[in-house]
Amino acid sequence: MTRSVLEHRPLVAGIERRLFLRQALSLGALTLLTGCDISDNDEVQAVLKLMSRWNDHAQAFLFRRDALAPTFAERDVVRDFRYNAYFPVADVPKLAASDYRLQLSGLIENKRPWSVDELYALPEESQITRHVCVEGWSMIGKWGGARLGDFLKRVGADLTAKYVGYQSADGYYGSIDMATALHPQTIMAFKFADEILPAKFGYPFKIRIPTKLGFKNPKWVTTIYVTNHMPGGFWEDRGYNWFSGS
Ligand SMILES: Nc1nc2c(c(=O)[nH]1)N[C@H]1C(S)=C(S)[C@@H](COP(=O)(O)O)O[C@H]1N2
Ligand SMILES: [Mo]
Repeated sequence: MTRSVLEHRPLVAGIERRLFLRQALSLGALTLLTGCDISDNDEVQAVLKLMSRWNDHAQAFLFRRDALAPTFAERDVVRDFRYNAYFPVADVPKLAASDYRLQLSGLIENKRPWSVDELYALPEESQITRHVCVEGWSMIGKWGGARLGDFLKRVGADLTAKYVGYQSADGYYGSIDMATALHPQTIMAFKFADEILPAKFGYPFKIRIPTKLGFKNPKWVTTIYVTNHMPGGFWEDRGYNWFSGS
């Protein structure tokens, strides 16, 4: 690194941290982009400031990857939580633990399928959060399950990959950015209101993502995969915004 860049160490450290978090560019790539041999202090400062501001901006409006979704109290939980899917409740997939296996594919080291018992043995935590559906309703519910991020680490997923995709037993499919997959509130929800997740809410599990709209909370998940190619989604391919959250 050039001496002049080193003189702006705090600024560089900040940018490096943000670039690392965004997993998009290394500082090495940045210096290449901006010209490694910049010797003029003012010019270096100007470029770094610009990068710094752009990243803050992008994070504030697009990423906000550390922002937590609001949580609520037990008394706020709705008793008769609404069912929703692209088909009536009578048609919900009835998956049986005896033959269910979660399939793993893509950029994952250990693709061994997981049984319900194995999944349900994962360390569990609960959250009381608001589910927001684009169709114009929202409800506060309580979900319990394992952090998707911990699971991905455990199976050796490539955490530098861009997307985590999912497929469901009803033909539903979709994807989220890796930052959202690793978000502490993104869980594989095995329970709803302290009971094993009922069939209508996604048994054996749904991916609960309180930082995203309801349609990005897949139920009856049968496959999880990691990829660098944008997989799209059931509603996204019908015009909904892919990011749909913070
Ligand atoms: N597999 C699958 N997951 C799905 C859907 C679906 O049709 N199929 N609908 C989504 C939508 S639009 C909403 S609002 C929520 C509803 O979840 P709930 O029945 O637990 O309220 O599930 C989401 N996940
Ligand atoms: Mo929804």
